[in-house]
Amino acid sequence: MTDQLPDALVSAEGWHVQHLFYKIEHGAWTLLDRAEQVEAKTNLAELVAEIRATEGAQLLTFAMVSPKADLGFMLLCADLQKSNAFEKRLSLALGADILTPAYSFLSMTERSEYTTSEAEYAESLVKEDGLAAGTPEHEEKLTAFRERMAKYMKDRLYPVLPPWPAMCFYPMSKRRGTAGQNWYALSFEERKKLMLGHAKIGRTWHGKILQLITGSTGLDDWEWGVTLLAHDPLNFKGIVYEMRFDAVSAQYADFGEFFIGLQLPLDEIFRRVLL
Ligand code: 76R
Repeated sequence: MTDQLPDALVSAEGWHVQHLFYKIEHGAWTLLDRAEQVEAKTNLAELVAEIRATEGAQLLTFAMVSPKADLGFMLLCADLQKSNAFEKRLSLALGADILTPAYSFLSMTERSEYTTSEAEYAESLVKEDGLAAGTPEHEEKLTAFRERMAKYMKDRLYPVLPPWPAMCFYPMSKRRGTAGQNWYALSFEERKKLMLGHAKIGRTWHGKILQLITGSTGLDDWEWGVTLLAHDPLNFKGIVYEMRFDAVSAQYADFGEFFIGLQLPLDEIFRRVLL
């Protein structure tokens, strides 16, 4: 054994993301006396504050809707060592046997391989907009493109998630193996074309849905985690339904279990889940 802290596990790109959903064991909770219950809640509240004060860490707290789960966290961390240590402490912060894991998912923020490159955009300016390379108009458009892409990359890799009240999470994979429906057997050009159609639908939901797609190939049992935030839960139903008609989802996507959470401050969550 050594007293040294392990080296941080910070990836070359992106943050580690854990979705952690728990059930509350009300039987075990009622065995605690009032003082122990207050201590347990203070313990969790202090841990939540500690995580939120940690550089490179972000924590969202949810009251989960339906008996699938009661309490939910979404933990984003630059360092997987920290993410792992926080996750273990979150599970135990209310005391032994109070929280039982209902569902968990490990993934990472990622850039998309289908994003338009600067070279592609520059070429489209010439071919589609008739702006010759090297002209001031062409340069101006390229500068704006670079700025847009820098913000877009930051939002995808290092997002700051807003406190929108409703959250929808589900895991998904792209199909492999079914005859004629193997996403991974398609050429890059075919996949890129299909993803453009997907993004086009997605953009019509701008302002109503905030989506974070995190990659989990090699990390968990599905290939992506889909986290959607909204002000109106009807928009979850709307976007997921509309996307089912788009080729990418209609032909190539398989989905796991869906979870709905309400993003609330911890004291309101305690009241809501009857702690
Ligand atoms: O990131 C971007 O905004 C650029 C375009 C884009 C990519 C590359 C995009 C846009 N998505 C991308 C990638 Mn998406 N997305 C999903 C789901 O329920 C379903 O049918 C599928 C779940 C939703 C609801 C959704 C919403 N997207 C991906 C990927 C990675 C694929 C890969 O690499 O092979 C997955 C798994 C995926 C799934 N997508 C958008 C949205 C929305 C709302 C947008 C528009 C974002 C905006 O511009 O505001």
